Amino acid sequence: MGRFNLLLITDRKNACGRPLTDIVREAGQAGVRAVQFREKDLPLREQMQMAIAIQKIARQFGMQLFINERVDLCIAIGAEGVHLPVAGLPIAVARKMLGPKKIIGVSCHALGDVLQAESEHADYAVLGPIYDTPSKREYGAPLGIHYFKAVRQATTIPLFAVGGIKMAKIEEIVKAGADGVAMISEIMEAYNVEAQCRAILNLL
Ligand code: TZP
Repeated sequence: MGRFNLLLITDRKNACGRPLTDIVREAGQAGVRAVQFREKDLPLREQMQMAIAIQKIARQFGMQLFINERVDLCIAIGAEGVHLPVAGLPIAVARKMLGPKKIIGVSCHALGDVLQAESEHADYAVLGPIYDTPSKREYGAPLGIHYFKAVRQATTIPLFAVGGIKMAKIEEIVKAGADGVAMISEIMEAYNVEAQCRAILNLL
């Protein structure tokens, strides 16, 4: 897996009317090295078209493209990997479909999920929501930074924090031992995406 410490998660509904390709280009220009394509409400055909457009930009900047959940789409377009929800395909099944070289990331919501991702040889785990975030209130209270730190100390898999991550939180996330952060709104909603990404990368 190419190293990255900032994972940009797409959400076209949160991009202030701007095309995702523009956002990803600006992020690439700033030095962001990984993007998770997550437009899961769209029909697969539209996801594919959008992912291909993003892939063209990502390749210009050497960014890895991870497809949310859809192993078939990852294979179809030759993306670098998939990001599996915790209740998605088992990692071993995805690995069999993808072969040894593709990256497999997993969304985790508790220590047990991360331990499982680790034992099943996922390439990285994303744990959250760590802070309050409107899109995830259905999952109950955020896990909090102390929980994140405890999970970090109990595991060795590359571990990213997600959920309500704002720039002001990065210092404590890094101190808690995170390998990086995954973000939607802090980047998608930025007035100047490139400058915002540079500032976040500096903090990391
Ligand atoms: N998984 C856990 S929280 C979350 C995801 C995809 C949403 C993150 O969005 P934001 O805007 O960075 O809080």
